[in-house]
Amino acid sequence: MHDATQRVMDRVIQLDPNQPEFIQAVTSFLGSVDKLVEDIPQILYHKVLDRMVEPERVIMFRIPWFDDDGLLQLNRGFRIQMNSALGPYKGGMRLHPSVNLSILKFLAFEQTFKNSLTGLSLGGGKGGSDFNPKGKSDGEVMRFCQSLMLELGRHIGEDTDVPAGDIGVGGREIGYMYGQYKRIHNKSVGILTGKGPSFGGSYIRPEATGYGLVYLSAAMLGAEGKSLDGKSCLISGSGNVAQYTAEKLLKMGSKVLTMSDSSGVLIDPSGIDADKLAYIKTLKNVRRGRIAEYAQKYKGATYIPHNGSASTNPIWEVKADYAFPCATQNEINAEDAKNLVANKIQLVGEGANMPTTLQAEEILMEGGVLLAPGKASNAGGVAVSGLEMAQNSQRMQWSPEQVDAQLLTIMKNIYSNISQAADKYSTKNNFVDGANIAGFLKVSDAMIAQGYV
Ligand code: NDP
Ligand code: 2IT
Repeated sequence: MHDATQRVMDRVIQLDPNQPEFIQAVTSFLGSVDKLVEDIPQILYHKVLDRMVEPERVIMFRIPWFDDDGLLQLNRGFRIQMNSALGPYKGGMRLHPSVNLSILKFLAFEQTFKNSLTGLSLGGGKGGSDFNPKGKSDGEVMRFCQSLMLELGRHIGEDTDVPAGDIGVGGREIGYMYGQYKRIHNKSVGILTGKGPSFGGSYIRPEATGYGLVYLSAAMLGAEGKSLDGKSCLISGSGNVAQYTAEKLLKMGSKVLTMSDSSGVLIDPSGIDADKLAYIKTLKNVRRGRIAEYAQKYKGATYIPHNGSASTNPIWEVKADYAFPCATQNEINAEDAKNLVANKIQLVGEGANMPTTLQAEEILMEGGVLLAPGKASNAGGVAVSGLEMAQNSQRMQWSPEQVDAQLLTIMKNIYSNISQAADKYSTKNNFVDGANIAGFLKVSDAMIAQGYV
């Protein structure tokens, strides 16, 4: 690594030694863009890397709310306004007990380059809370979301910062947050994306991350003379991204063998078909149940309890052609990667953000697996969020077909940009470098052009 790049890395570790996820995301990024610093001296001269690893602003606040027993509960809320060089801060809100500054800073950092790759004018941000939505009533979730927005509302705006969903935040939570914002600020404006289609939401936004992942994977496979048709696929997770990845894979003629949740892994050798997927959607989105119930209903399926404490994840031991991690960060470790390589998996398409550890990334790429990194392959969600913002500004709503067509074009462009950047600055098919570099160049240019901010 170039001395100056190493100094940036050392400083991040020195300032925030207790932020392992953020350090991991920065390590991957600096490893890629280090290949540019000799060729483009402005990067060092303008201290672009030093500025890029420091959020423009971090907002932390308390969220008091009343549970159904009338007891006051407290959570911690965050919004990381990472980088506004390309446009308003944009990125999801995560509600999960594990949420902390390290996780949100890694997500906001990755989001900056992901949003750049979409080709839309979007800066990077992320937020959330350590609130655990599991087992909470609708009323409790609503009161929590209202209290969160009472504070968050003063920091966001349609041209300032536009949050959306992530783990634990879907249509229900966005609806409650939007309603509260409108009540306080007396404005019907696009301050959140992922809204219901009857009040400013874009068609295809719920589907967009999963569909986009499949579009990009198809483009990547196509360049190698391969396709999805007739191929078997592993999906982890059973939330928003996993469900619509499965839906689009089925449409492409693939067979979906697995899904999972934070309690365990479901393996269905006869394939999760459209009817079974409809059952999963109701189970997870309406009844908010556990994936284990599937194995009681469909007898050929196996359920393996797995809460992440074992050294490997059984889902990555299943034989298949392609794998789509769609649950959470670091869900593929080095041992999992070895299992995937041993089983001759040909593509890992990341639906989740940073689902692969640094070591696992190396093992997969050395093993000849096509690795589609999340900041490129899951960019379809935020891309359609950008299209939702455009529709809100126009006070228009585009048809599902129009939005889907734009999503497909955006994902194909992302593939071609990351693949060209890999060829030019790194090695063919190193899409980790390709995505980091292609995403970075645009943000870097904008930061230099806008002076020292
Ligand atoms: P959801 O909350 O809808 O679903 C998350 C799924 O992952 C659930 O099945 C959940 O299990 C499982 N999961 C969550 N945390 C863990 C954990 N620590 N260990 C094991 N399993 C876990 O979230 P999304 O589908 O929206 O998000 C999934 C991933 O995709 C995240 O990495 C997110 O950042 C990323 N992403 C999301 C986008 C979006 O538009 N929503 C866009 C781009 C990326 P359980 O049901 O038990 O909680
Ligand atoms: O990680 C992500 O890209 C998201 N959670 C979606 C962000 C958005 O603003 O739609």
